[in-house]
Amino acid sequence: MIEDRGFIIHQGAIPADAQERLVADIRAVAAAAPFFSPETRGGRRMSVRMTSAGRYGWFSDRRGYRYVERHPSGVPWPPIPESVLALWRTYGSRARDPDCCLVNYYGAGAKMGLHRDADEADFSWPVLSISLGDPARFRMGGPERSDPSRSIPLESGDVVVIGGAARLSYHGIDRIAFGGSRLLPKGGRINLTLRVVD
Ligand code: MD3
Ligand code: FE
Repeated sequence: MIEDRGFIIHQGAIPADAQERLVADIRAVAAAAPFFSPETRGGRRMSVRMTSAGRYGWFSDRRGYRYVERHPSGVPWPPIPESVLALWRTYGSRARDPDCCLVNYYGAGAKMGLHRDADEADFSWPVLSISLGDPARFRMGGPERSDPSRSIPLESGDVVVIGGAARLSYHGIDRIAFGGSRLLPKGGRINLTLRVVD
């Protein structure tokens, strides 16, 4: 366990069989609420494909970023799988369950630019991140975009808790090592982020 000002990495927290279970449960989520590529405010398609589970899902289009109660197809988001909630209750909080499990899929060449997660109502709740599949370089900065940042390797089975002073820090995914893990037969990386929204 590595802790630095509210940013906690639990390396190798999830055993191989539990990773397989999570992937199967996420496949079921994606069957009900298919992955899509959100459009940014500037009208560009994100390279990361996304879907969500829970009361809210994360959505973006030319009107901006926000949480919405339905998938773009009009169906409500499926419930957050128990396998995912169990990790939140162990590493996130026992006080309440999250409202949203954002599912990010990174194929070859996908990245996520430096940003802050600030669409939630109460920043005293942590965000929990679960990495599955190919390794990635995670970039962690500070509360200002211009703050120095460092690159942190994340691998399948790692759990990261972002709370305290780190909660409003800029961060992103620089690149993934496509094909570097055998968890997903077609390669790529899945990241789950669990959030309390309102
Ligand atoms: C640091 N996802 O979905 S997870 C995102 O791996 C996102 O897909 C990345 O950033 C991914 O918004 C990184 C780790 C993470 C999540 C939320 C944070 C780091 C964070 C919020 C504040 C600071
Ligand atoms: Fe983020």
